[in-house]
Amino acid sequence: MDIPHIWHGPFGQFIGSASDATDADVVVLGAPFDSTTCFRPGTRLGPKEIRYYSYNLEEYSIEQDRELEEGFFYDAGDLELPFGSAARSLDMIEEAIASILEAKKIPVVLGGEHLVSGGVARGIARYYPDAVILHIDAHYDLRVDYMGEELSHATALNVCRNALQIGAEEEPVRHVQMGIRSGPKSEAMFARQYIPQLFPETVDKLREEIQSLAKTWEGKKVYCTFDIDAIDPAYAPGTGTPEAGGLSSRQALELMRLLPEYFDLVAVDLVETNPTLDNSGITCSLVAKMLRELLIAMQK
Ligand SMILES: [Mn+2]
Repeated sequence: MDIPHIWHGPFGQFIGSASDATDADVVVLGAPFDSTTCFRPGTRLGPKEIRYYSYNLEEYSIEQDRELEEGFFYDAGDLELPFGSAARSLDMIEEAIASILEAKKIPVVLGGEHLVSGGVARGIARYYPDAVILHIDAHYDLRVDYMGEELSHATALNVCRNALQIGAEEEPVRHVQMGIRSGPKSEAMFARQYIPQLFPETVDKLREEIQSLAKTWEGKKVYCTFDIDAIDPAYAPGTGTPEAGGLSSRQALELMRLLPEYFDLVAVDLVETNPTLDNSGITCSLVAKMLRELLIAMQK
């Protein structure tokens, strides 16, 4: 399998990675792009630090009573992205995602800022144009432009919606948001009208809402894009635009276990982890565990 532009940094691979992609069902890929971040930059360092913190994890999950099976996933390293160019970076991410989907594997992308999801969605659109989006975030990210730029981490979901040609009055709905608690009134008004808003208070409620959504989306290919700032900054302070009042780490971990159980996943990304703001590795250790739980749950 030929994935372009892959760079293996000095930080190794995520724990349990296969040594090559040939027999892997899932390809983990770093997209260390950080160029349009509006408040506190640093997410380009996310993928390598998440890998580093994975070495503190066991390959066995007590919660799932399963461990990472040998050869199930391949950590392909980081894309070498041109930091100054959002357009070219998105093109390269799109190509990489397309090559993974072409090989009938599922990409799991580590950001990087949320704009990288635009490239992921464009890659998905080439093979699965009818895919739906489960979007977990503190922010709507629906702006058409931000400070005049159409490619921005504040417009990420607008870029994704355009890629998958998701219109306002789509029926059945193809974009659902969870955890949103910040945005201008204009975005809130649009979202309330056209994008179902989930905000489960507990782990049990989360399970109920996912079960219900799975019925709505039966037969659909599901792309899950997870902005780490959806999680409360008490649990995940290492992110550029923290917003109080978010999901708990237990909810985030449980969601990772539920996704493969209830949805036909086409791609997942975990974005906006910023190690430079992460006291004592709180966020990176959480994201590493989220990824481990997700990968174990994806094993058939
Ligand atoms: Mn966000």
